[in-house]
Amino acid sequence: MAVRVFDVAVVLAVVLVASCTAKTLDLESFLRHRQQYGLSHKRAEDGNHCPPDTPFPCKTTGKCIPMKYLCDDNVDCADGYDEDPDVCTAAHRPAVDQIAQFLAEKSSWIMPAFFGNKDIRSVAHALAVSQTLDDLQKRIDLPDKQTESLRTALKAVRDSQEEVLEDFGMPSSDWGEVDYVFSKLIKSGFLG
Ligand SMILES: [Ca+2]
Repeated sequence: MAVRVFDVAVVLAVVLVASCTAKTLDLESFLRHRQQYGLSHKRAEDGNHCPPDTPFPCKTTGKCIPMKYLCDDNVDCADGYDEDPDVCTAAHRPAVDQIAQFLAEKSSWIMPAFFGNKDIRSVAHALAVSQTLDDLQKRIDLPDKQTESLRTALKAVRDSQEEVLEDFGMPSSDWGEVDYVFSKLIKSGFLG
């Protein structure tokens, strides 16, 4: 059961990430749908017609494939959706809603330090699907100064230098969560 719920969450996360632009991302709808999935598996209402053993829907053909075919370097969807770079990057990252919640909770220091006045949901989406920091900079048009600040912070997390994050305004009580989220980004290739 735990595996199945996890799979469903991943399916919804990657479908949402890859099918929505940052501007149209509807976080509340995603959360509501995910809760419906976890509680009642009302697949038709979520727009996913695929059965539990092949839960991943190809984008344009509607073909259903098993999760193990996702990002395995073989094209199983005629449209290539199962090997889409954004989908495969997001599959190794925290879900967009998790990142958005993280940014919202730390917004008083993390937004001015790294993302200025960018929209939180746009930033969360970009963090989930951008393969590298340079990709993220282009995707949300992040200024060089903030991009380099974020690079410095990511390297500090990689090297367990908490004091560098505190210099960016991070309260020491936030270190655990920052370490968790940034480490996930680093491990999935965000620093290049
Ligand atoms: Ca595949």
